Amino acid sequence: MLQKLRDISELQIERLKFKPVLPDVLKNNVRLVKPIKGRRTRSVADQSEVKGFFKNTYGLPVVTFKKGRNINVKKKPVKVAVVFSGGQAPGGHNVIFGLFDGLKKANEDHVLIGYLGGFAGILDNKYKEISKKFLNEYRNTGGFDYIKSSRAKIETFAQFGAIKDNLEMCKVDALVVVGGDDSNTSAAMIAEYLKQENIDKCIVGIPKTIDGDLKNQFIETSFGFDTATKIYSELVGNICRDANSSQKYWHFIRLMGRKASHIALEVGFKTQPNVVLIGEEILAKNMTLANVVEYIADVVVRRSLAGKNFGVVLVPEGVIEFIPEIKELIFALNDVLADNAEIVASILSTEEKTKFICGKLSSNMSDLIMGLPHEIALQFMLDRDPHGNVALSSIETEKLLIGMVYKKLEKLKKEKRYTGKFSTISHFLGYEGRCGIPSNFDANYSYALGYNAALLVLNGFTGYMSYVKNLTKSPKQWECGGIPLTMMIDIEKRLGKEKPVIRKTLVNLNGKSFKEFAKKRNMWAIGENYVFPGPIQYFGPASITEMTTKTLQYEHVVKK
Ligand code: FBP
Repeated sequence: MLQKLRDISELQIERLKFKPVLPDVLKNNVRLVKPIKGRRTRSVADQSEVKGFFKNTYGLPVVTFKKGRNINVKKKPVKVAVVFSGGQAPGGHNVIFGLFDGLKKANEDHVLIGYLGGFAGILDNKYKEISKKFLNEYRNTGGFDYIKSSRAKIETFAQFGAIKDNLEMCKVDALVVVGGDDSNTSAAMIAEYLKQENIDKCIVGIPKTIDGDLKNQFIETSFGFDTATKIYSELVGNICRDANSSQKYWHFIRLMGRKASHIALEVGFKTQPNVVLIGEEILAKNMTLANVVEYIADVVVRRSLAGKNFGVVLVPEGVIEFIPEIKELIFALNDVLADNAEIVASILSTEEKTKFICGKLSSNMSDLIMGLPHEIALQFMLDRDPHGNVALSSIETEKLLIGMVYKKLEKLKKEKRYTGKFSTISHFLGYEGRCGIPSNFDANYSYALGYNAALLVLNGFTGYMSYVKNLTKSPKQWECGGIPLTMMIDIEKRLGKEKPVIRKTLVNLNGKSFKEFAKKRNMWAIGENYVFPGPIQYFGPASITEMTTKTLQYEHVVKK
């Protein structure tokens, strides 16, 4: 035991003692929690097409848990499986913890297993039983390391069939999928497939992603967003203070967020840097790369005129895909790479490879890519994601922008419109935040999502996502239930094919949080209104330990 304690940090020892607060409605005995069904639902768009794909699970009602007698809850022991899918997010272990407690409180004989390494674990039939020992070691910890995760995708009928066979072989009654939009789309498809095959098993999803783009009126945020943005905000706040102390550098900080700019917006609110790019706005205003560069250069010049040759710029990872000509370039490159995959793979020299790829592009696109800094051009052409597409998350947009802003400023210098100094430092904050020790909010929220998922399963709901809402209130007052996965689905073109997918929720430019940001950003650009949130606080005044995100506060607090 002593040896064990020596291996974990003092903070971790204290966090093991933290008891997540369960929403009042879930505290009751499972037979005193009644699922109340609402009206039939519709998918977010493309209703008739989505209905065509989900003949058996389309239109299910939203379910809300209320206090009340419930005689329909499953009494016989059930075996539930859980799987993590996609990128890590703080709170994953607490989902398992909540699920375990929810099941065991209903019946000590219910069993929970965890498939190892994402959906691949189900296909390979690799799993472990989750025990009390697990709870003792992983409670309130970050990471997905207990059962690991992967980006293995489930899309084909052969895979659905294999999943069905393996769930049956292991006598699994229900599967809880902890994932983002893609993984929950797979969950919806598995639920539909099993219904179609007349197999009585429940599939329930849990909203996970630090990107914060899996949300709607029921899913107010995904778990992990709170902790990850708090970690990034601490670091960005420190960088702001450093910039203001030495007054000699411009810091360009790229922040994770594969597509939407929610992370950058939230970190922007928490730290108030000089520039925050929002991809969705760039798209709406049809801003070219040159426009984005001009926008940043303008702030650099204005600050320089006030004698301030320093500042901080936040660059969301996904911004690159919102810039129209880059989007066009990415499409063109993806087509070239898909059509010539074998040839490209067979060319060994980097120079020959890039020459070949450029030769296949239109002259506009080839000029565009050759005009980019050499290293960035190579990242576009040579780095691939698991699907063979341009690996957007590895493109160093912050360095691209630094190079282009520098060129722009040199031009302005020649025109005698700028005399300042532009010394830069680039940063990328992504993996630093994904496995942090969950904040109290994420520890409570993910525990409640897991516990609530147990109730959905025990009430026989399939094709649902566990929801916990009213998150700006105290956890005791949170409302719980399930929403049909098909409600979030639309039809999108993926690799040339129309597919049903859960729609990502982007930053709403008409929403309260963006409007608040738009009101403030000019002030942030010129002044040093930097805010220093510091590290996540797990103990101390509730005003700090129980703080939710600014995004949630702007979007969900009802003004009295
Ligand atoms: P999920 O959507 O799966 O939660 O992952 C999001 C994310 O953290 C993005 O912010 C980032 O672009 C991506 O994962 C990085 O992926 P990987 O872990 O495969 O490098």
